[in-house]
Amino acid sequence: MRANSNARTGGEVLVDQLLTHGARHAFCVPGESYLAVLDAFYDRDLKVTVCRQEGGAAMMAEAVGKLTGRPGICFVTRGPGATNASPGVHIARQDSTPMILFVGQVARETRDREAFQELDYRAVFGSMAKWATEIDAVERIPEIVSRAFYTATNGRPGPVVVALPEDMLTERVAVADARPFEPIETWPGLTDMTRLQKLLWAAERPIVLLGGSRWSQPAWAAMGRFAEKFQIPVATTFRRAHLFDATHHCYAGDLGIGPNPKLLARIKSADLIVLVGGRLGELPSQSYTLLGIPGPQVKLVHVHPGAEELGRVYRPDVAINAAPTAFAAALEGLEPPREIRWRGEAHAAHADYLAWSEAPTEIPGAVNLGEIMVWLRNELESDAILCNGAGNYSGWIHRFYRFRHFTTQLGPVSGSMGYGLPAAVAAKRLYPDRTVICFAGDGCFLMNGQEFATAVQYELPIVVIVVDNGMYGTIRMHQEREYPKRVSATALRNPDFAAYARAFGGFGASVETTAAFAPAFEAARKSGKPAILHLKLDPEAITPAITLGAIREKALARQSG
Ligand SMILES: Cc1ncc(C[n+]2csc(CCOP(=O)(O)OP(=O)(O)O)c2C)c(N)n1
Ligand SMILES: [Mg+2]
Repeated sequence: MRANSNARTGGEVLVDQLLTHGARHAFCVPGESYLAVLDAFYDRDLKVTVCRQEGGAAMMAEAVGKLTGRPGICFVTRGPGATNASPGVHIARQDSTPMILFVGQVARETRDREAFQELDYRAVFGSMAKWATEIDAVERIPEIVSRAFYTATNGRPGPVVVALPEDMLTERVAVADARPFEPIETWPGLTDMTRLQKLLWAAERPIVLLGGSRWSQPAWAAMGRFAEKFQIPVATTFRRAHLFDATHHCYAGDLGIGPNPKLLARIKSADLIVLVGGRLGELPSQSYTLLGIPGPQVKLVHVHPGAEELGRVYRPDVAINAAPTAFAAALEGLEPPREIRWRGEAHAAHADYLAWSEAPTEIPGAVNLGEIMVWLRNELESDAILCNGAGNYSGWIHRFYRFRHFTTQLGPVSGSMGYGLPAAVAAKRLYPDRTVICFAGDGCFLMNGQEFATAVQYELPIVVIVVDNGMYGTIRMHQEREYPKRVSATALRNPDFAAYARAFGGFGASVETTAAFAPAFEAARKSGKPAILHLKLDPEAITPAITLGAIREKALARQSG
């Protein structure tokens, strides 16, 4: 067996560990610092995606972590490669996504001289990664890579950074592969579930909020059955809408930025909140105003796989240290009270959600993004994957699209721009048979627009919808609210994005009216190529609910009043 021959370089041992632990994909930008790894890629069964910038590569690896629940793998070179990759590491941190970033490092004998592109990765990534380390001895590769897989996935998942001294990777060693890692399940105890059952039996107006990671298809299904059995309203939190079927009659909607006021009122009037998997961070908590800190004014059951997250911000009445996967399975053992006092509430909550999301709002201009979302939700297969970055354009997805399956949404909870395109490339690499759509603002798209070349290189027919309003719209919105009429550093002069697509070898079309969208979308799909649809959105259409001008007028009135 290879494992016991002494023919392997450090690079080969490393790649063999990844395969042993079940990795099938790696995303990289090459560097001379890890040539021995590139060489090991040459004849091993790992699908390598070579990218155009490390930010994109790291976000692709993060997206794999989000989709599979197993660490996404990224390789970058030292100094500039590592710093370029940092946005992906930050997303994995905030979004609780398992990911391993391998970084080339200078040779051991030159360390600490600030050799070419040398950085101390433990220090650089110390506050961003769950664990940042360096492999000093080639024979310890199996041990450290195994630990990286366990660390990235256990408790609250997150990013691990492993630096690889160049000379360590070329050393030959006889070492056995580690045994495949097994993700550690975190089960709720019987007492936990009994306490939850008691709170549910005593509740008048309970509601469930879903978020975080460590979900699975069976957990998704079990949560649907629990909601049904208990007739309990279930809302999803910011960019986690795919955790519950939007067409389920208990679905209460999406608790993100600018949520349905009726959903907010429902949560505020609840007497029991069961928060599963998430942290109820700044955005879903409406800037930490929804629940009292540290003591919520309502009974709170907080279920989270990371013990360190329980009681960190909100003091729960019952803290359950469990992964959503295990918790959802344990829910099957709970019985609803004989008489459900809140009967009718789930239907009412779902009716509120439907009323909020059913019909697109009127917005200025010839393109109505709401109508396009409604068309897409009727048209797309229910397992289509929708990706996006950060920007006001995403508000239309969150409000009007209906996520009906687990792993159909890839969006940065961390609010990182530029995420949509790399996420779409990764999703299509993993699932060639699923429809993958990327939404990006004009600002967002050009943060990682170079990865369109990666889509072309790997022949990935994704459809990218660039929503062009000629500005960093979100910031302009905040600007008009705080400093009306003083527009500063938020305007953008944009390229012809359709021509951009064609120049890269993809399909491109401009869409200037709502009616032109459907035929352009069909043509994009028919082309079989990666495609960009350049959507011209009126800058006044800043959200589905309010115009830019109205925000400015309100601010001016406030100033003069
Ligand atoms: C990497 C990164 N840089 C800056 C920001 C701050 N930011 C949030 S939204 C936004 C503007 C987004 O512009 P665009 O993609 O055009 O979307 P729009 O808001 O216009 O719909 C900016 C600059 C961010 N969230 N992420
Ligand atoms: Mg914009």
